[in-house]
Amino acid sequence: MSEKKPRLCVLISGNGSNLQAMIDRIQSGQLEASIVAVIANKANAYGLVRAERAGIPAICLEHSHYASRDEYDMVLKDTIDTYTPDCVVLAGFMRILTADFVHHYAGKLLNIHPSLLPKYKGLNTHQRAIENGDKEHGVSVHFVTPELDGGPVIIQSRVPVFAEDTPDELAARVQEQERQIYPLVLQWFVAGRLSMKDNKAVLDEKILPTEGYAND
Ligand code: NHR
Ligand code: GAR
Repeated sequence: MSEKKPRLCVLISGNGSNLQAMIDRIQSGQLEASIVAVIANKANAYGLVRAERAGIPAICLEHSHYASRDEYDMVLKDTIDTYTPDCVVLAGFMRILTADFVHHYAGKLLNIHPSLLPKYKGLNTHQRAIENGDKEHGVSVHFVTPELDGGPVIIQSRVPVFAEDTPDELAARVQEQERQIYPLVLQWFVAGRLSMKDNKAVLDEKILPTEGYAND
């Protein structure tokens, strides 16, 4: 029965294409979990519409309504916890989270970051890869720790950068990979195969290398 499935809470800020990939993989039986809530920090996040269409509670908690980061994160945490999730999934969530928040979900907070970490932590990653003349770019899924984009990497996927690429074209190529690897990692997590121990990602009892699972 669906009530017994592992419970995901997904945090978004925008389009929600990663959220959609999770919804689709749940529907097709490839991700054995339920999304129990989608929370956005922006009222116009299109992912909220995707959630509603899929019959998932869609909540908007606008950070601009709170006086401080601490206050926002406390309300966010209390809201998430009413849904008792097994895993909190950042999917294009654009707010830096306080250390208190991150510690509260230690080992069950995941993020997808659009670069080959440790390269290009932070924002505008596609533009930075193009400006630096990189021939290769990509995306990383990692456990979230208080250090921004610094938690242990679980998997990476690489894409070529072409000479005439615009940041949008490169982002689209990267996002195609995102839609494949994030649901895969979530399935590992909900199946109990993936955990974080001593700030390292562990899959099937083996510590993953710093660049994550070698998928070739
Ligand atoms: N929080 C912690 N503590 N650790 C991480 O690794 C986090 C995190 C929160 C979000 C996602 C991250 C990304 O994948 C993420 C990882 C937002 C910013 C940012 O600068 C940077 C990295 C990420 C998300 N946000 C601005 C802020 O002041 C706001 C920018 C905006 O609204 O456009 O929070 O890239
Ligand atoms: C994705 O490319 C994700 O990697 C990136 O934002 C996009 C969200 O797309 N995340 C960040 O930049 C985090 N700071 P989506 O809303 O369609 O899933």
